[in-house]
Amino acid sequence: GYRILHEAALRDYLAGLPDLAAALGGQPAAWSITEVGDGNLNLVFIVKGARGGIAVKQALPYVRLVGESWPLPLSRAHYEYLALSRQAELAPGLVPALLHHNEVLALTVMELLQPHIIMRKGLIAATHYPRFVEDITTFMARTLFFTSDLALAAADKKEAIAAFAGNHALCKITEDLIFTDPYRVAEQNRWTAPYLDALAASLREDMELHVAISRLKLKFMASPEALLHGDLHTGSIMVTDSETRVIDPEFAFYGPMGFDVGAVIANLLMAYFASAGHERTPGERRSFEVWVLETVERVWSEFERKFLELWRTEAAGDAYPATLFVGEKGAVWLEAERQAYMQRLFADTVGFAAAKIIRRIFGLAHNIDFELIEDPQRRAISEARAVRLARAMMVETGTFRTIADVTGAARKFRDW
Ligand code: SR1
Ligand code: MG
Repeated sequence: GYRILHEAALRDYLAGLPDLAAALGGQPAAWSITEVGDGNLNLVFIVKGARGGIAVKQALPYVRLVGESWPLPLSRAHYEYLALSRQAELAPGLVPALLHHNEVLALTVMELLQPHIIMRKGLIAATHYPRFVEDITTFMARTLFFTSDLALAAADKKEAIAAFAGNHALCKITEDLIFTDPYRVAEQNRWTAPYLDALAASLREDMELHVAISRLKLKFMASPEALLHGDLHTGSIMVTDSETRVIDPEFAFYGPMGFDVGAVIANLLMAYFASAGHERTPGERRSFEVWVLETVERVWSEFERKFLELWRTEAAGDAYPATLFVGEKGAVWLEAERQAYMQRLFADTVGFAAAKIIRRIFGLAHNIDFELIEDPQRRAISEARAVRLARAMMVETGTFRTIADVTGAARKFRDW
């Protein structure tokens, strides 16, 4: 049966798995085992032996951030394993290698990523990641395209949706924490008081915003376009100068593609706004901020380019049947439709990015980009600027026609 494996129990468990024990090397008693989980939900251990190391992730039957009062199904480990397996096929080399999975223990063993660090921590240290755009856009274009109706036969797509349909408890967290709570009085909300009290109150009164966030919520709930990672923030990405790995897809389900793309863009924008609050030389600050906005632009433009290229060359799904787009005239109309599709996906991306920003400033789960700004007044200034941009992105989404419109507005609100 399920039990939480703390250090001694984990050591015994791993010692009983010959392949893993051999990969670690040496005597089990000599293995070092350290709990390093800094996420909101699970236990994560790094285990090192004489020969090598592994990462072990075990789901807890509750939300770690809150405690046992908030139960959460262990089945999320199953969906995470399923998603990681699919992502490994579709985007090889961009997720950690899977070494072992135990459904009953809700436990997965993966390759130890080292010297990779959590990207969010690198961004807070103003580090530039030259490889990031290439890798994250390959990951998103391939995982989203190949799990969509553009690539799959209708029956296969419906089976795939069904395989993830049971992950609804994790979806419900998103539905509440991102799309509802920040806009109403909710016990778990928090913000940088008293500086943001008025802004928090204004969000609760803002009916234009309530309509916009509710449309996004509906899209999240009712648009199974592709297999999403479901929580693609910079804490779910591990990086070095030359490598990128996407981790932690326990929120995976079939949803709207813009939710993943928007998550990446939102987290880069938050790194941009938080930059003013962190100690760094003016030169470092300027160069980081230029890099991060350039990265926002390239994330969208490279994602769009790669997704369109896949559509032009790999389309095998039941959507847009080739028999309806025959000859030169068909090709012209289909290409125009591809461009229109990407414009709709861009609008979704802008809206979801905005929702992701607002939840990190007024909801339960914040991010350290802002939280590590010690002076609350300084933190609130960075947060308020990000919220002003997010509100514009959410209620005036149609005025953001290109990604340069987003970065231009970010610069404007940064200087506000
Ligand atoms: C209660 S879980 C809070 C957040 O942590 C995860 O990383 C997701 O972003 C979720 O919304
Ligand atoms: Mg996570």
